Amino acid sequence: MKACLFLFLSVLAAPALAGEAISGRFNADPSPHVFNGKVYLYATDDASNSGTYWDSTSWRLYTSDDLKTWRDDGSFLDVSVFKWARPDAKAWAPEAAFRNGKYYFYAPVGGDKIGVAVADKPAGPYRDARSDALIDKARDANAGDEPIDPQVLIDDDGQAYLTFGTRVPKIVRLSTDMTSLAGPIENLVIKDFPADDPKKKYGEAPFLHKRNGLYYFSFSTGWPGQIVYATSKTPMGPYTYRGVIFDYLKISTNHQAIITFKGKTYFFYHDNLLPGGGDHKRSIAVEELHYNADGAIRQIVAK
Ligand code: FUB
Repeated sequence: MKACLFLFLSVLAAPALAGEAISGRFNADPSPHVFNGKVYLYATDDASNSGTYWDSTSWRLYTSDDLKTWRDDGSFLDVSVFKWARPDAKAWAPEAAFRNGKYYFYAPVGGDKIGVAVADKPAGPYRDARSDALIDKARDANAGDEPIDPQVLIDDDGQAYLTFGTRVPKIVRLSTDMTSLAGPIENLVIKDFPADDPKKKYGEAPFLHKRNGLYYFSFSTGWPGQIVYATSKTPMGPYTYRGVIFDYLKISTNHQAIITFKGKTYFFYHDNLLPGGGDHKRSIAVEELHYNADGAIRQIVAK
């Protein structure tokens, strides 16, 4: 049975190059991670939504050794892992992290809560790491209108930060157990948006990464959105607007992630790349990302 499943999943693997969909199956909201020398890409499963809304209830996993050939590892988790979630709660942009020998999966559930699950292996099996949500709009002060799009950075000093949110970006320290908050939820402040462009504001898809001691906060400006970024010398900010990484798409959402793999930096995004695609049927692709000598990120033009 296991061998059959492996064969089936392998057949679904497709070679992907820059600007090409990594899979023939619709997927979105890339959350790529390098675990044990291999890339694990956690994603929203657009193939199982209704086509008129992002109402899928499961997350999808893809893996790759070279960012060109991808294996579809299937629907590894759904909202039922969280007993407190409604069975029809929408499963949106996920995140993962590794610490303490465990893999943590952060998941927006239903648009008003973020859950955290834990596993011994990157592909699971995952179990709820708590018996309630990590972030709950109804429970937590300053959780914002829509606590979605979680993203985690573990800093060099071991402090982990969780960013999330729509319209107002949120940031909060995580405890070393990765399953509880270690401080208040704060608004992440971004200064110096270009005054001549009112569309330049925070929308969603927060992503924090660090390079040469500088913190980079990238995000989508809205619906539709550009991917822009701001930098700060401290993780909690305030951040200063720096520029555009990736332009508007012809679909309503834009969502990015940045990783370093085998010495190069890569930009993951989703777009309308497959026949039958669109706002709710998106496809993940990858491009290489380059920095200028001053640390500025060069804008990426989709191929
Ligand atoms: O996939 C549902 C939502 O669309 C995500 O949470 C947002 O980031 C946007 O990509």
